[in-house]
Amino acid sequence: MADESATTIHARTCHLCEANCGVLIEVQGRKVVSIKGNPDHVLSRGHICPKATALADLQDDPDRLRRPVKRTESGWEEIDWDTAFAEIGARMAEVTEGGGQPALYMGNPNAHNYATGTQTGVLRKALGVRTLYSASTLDQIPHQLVQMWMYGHNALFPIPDIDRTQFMLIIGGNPLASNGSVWTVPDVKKRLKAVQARGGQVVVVDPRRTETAKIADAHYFVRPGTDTALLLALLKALDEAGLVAPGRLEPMLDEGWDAAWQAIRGFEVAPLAAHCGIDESVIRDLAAKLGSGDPAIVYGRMGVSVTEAGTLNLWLIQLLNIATGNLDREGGVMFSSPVIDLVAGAGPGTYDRFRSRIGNRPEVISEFPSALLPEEIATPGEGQIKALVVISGNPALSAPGAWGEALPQLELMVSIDMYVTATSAHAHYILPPCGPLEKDHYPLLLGPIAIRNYADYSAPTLPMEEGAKADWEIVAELARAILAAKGEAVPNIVPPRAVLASMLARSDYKVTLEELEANPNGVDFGPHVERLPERLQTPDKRIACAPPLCLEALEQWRVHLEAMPADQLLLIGRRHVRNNNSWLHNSPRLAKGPDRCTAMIHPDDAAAHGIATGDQVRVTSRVGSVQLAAEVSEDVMRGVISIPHGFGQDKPGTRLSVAARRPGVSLNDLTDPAAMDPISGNAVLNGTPVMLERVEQAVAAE
Ligand SMILES: Nc1nc2c(c(=O)[nH]1)N[C@H]1C(S)=C(S)[C@@H](COP(=O)(O)OP(=O)(O)OC[C@H]3O[C@@H](n4cnc5c(=O)[nH]c(N)nc54)[C@H](O)[C@@H]3O)O[C@H]1N2
Ligand SMILES: Nc1nc2c(c(=O)[nH]1)N[C@H]1C(S)=C(S)[C@@H](COP(=O)(O)OP(=O)(O)OC[C@H]3O[C@@H](n4cnc5c(=O)[nH]c(N)nc54)[C@H](O)[C@@H]3O)O[C@H]1N2
Ligand code: SF4
Ligand SMILES: [Mo]
Repeated sequence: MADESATTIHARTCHLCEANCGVLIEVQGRKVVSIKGNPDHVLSRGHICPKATALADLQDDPDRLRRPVKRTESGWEEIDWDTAFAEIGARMAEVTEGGGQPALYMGNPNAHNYATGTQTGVLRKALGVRTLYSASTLDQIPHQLVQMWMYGHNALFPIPDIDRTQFMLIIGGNPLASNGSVWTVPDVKKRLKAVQARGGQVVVVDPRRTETAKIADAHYFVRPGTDTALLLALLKALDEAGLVAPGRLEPMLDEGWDAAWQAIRGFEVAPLAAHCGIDESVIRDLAAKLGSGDPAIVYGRMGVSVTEAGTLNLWLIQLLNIATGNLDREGGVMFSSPVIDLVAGAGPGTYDRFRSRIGNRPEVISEFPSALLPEEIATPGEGQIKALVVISGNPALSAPGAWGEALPQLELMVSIDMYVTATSAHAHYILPPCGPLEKDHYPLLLGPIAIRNYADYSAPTLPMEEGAKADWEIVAELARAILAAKGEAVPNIVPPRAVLASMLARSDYKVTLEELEANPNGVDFGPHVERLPERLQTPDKRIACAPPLCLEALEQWRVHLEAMPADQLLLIGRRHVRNNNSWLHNSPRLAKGPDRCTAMIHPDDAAAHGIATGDQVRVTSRVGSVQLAAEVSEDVMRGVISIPHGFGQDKPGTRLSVAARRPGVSLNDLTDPAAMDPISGNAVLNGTPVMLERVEQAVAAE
């Protein structure tokens, strides 16, 4: 028997966010003694953030479910796995045979779990669903759509080559808190500082003076939802200064290039500048820097994606990087050469093959907007959704819409989650996965968006607790139970490791799973290299510069210029390095510190409403109203209120004892499910119009 008092150190990857930092975990038996950054990890070089330590809290959390539970009249009842699968299979067959439409919602942690992804195909087949609901339509689907149209494949992400750039314009991203997004870039702070140290500059455009803005060379406030004007003004200013120079990209540009410029030239810089509230001189100066010939990057994230013009904005960002010759260039934005190539492995993506029942929205890469799901559930008629499987998602807090009213109407709801959350509290069955340190990890979706080409496999740190199952096993067995109950053929289970090994065997890199396992610090395959035109997946191997719906959206957008923004308070979100969407709130280590769920308000707006820091305020939108403490700060621009998302940990049924001590309010009680990017169906999570009032203390104390 092993010596129980001996400690061992295991190298693995933290899978909590996209950064995928290497960590060293010291364990004694099943006890986690320490978690530190791994200085030898090829990508993260020792960096970690406070969330890494939450891995231990998650692993040991007494609130974490260890066995399947079933909702009964007298509360949650533990049942064994076989009973759970058999009952769910039978019930699912019953609901679907009765004409109920099933649906599948997949949350963000799926993007960090290669193993589950190897099994979801069979589950989709078992459920008979051709479209999916997921966190993608609360997040990055506009990026994927634009990439699919312009470069020929939705997974062709242009990655900011931060380590070799001289100028970085960050619009609506806060990597110092988020650790980077659609961009695997551990240790982003050091890398941004290195840009500055080699004489380069970092500029941030954001309605809040964020953590990233505070280390930047310049920060400009922008009124939420007006970035389209800034992006257009930058393009126009480049053109006027004679700085449009795609260089070696020129022969790769299709006729859309001229069409795009014809449309852009119909705008003038001055009114665009007035619309977004950034000085014309600043815009011309930024354009000059982008077009200087030195390597430069325009990077846009949540602040430009989750707005009504998400797709339009992402298109204009591509045009900026192309116009300055910075696409597919060292120090610009580059396409990766991933060890496991998802571009080669899956189709390019689809658009508008069919429409949603509610809202008549186009299918986008086989997805429908998640913000519509509550209405799909609550609206009677043919095709009404009556059964729902949620895999690691918490849309009741993370998505707009009346989830609390819709979910109880389901005839069958199954949550694969280790917690009783605002969402899973409505399930009939909750199927909990093993602890985070009991599973393996490979950055299948994130390796391809990393700042270097690399691979890295983490074996489980701890053996699986008796009776536990990994997510992939739960999904695989659930799918088979449903197929069996429907009397359909039941395929054999192919374990994720076998799938991974065969994907690696097909890779150009000739690296085996065993070799990766022997190198827990990761294997570096070098910086990105020029990949165009050969990497383009468009039929004519050219960049499709003016996707018709983008060009059309640009023409339609013009009306915004005529009607100047109304004098209306706008609500935006806020991420903090110690939170992760809605679900790390139960970690005692992360929960420490001052209350983070506050309404950040500019002093002028606060004064106009008679509000001081600490006062209770009521924030009301078209769809809802919340009450929380005010935090008066010059870090947020005038006319803007900022509230973080992922709080509201006291929704009915939630069982998270640490999170419950300071539950906060849910930002998505205010965001509007009807507000959507009409092209991609992505939710609008920033720029929600709101009213603000001070709550009289006597009332608050009642
Ligand atoms: N207003 C506003 N809303 C937002 C955002 C915003 O900026 N503003 N951001 C949006 C974004 S970018 C995203 S990605 C979405 C996220 O939306 P979701 O993915 O729906 O929600 P999460 O909050 O990430 O919740 C993840 C759930 O998975 C569970 N979980 C965690 N790890 C595992 C695991 O390994 N296995 C299983 N089975 N379960 C697990 C957690 O307990 C939690 O219940 O939220 C969106 N919501
Ligand atoms: N600590 C932590 N890290 C995370 C997460 C987390 O919840 N917590 N979530 C993870 C996930 S799922 C994602 S998708 C990423 C997101 O990663 P990021 O996009 O970097 O994160 P956000 O903090 O949402 O950054 C969006 C920024 O846009 C600004 N903004 C809001 N409206 C506008 C606008 O109209 N225009 C402009 N220009 N800016 C605007 C906001 O003030 C904010 O600073 O973070 C990931 N990492
Ligand atoms: S930045 Fe933090 S949460 Fe993200 S991978 Fe690194 S340690 Fe984990
Ligand atoms: Mo996200």
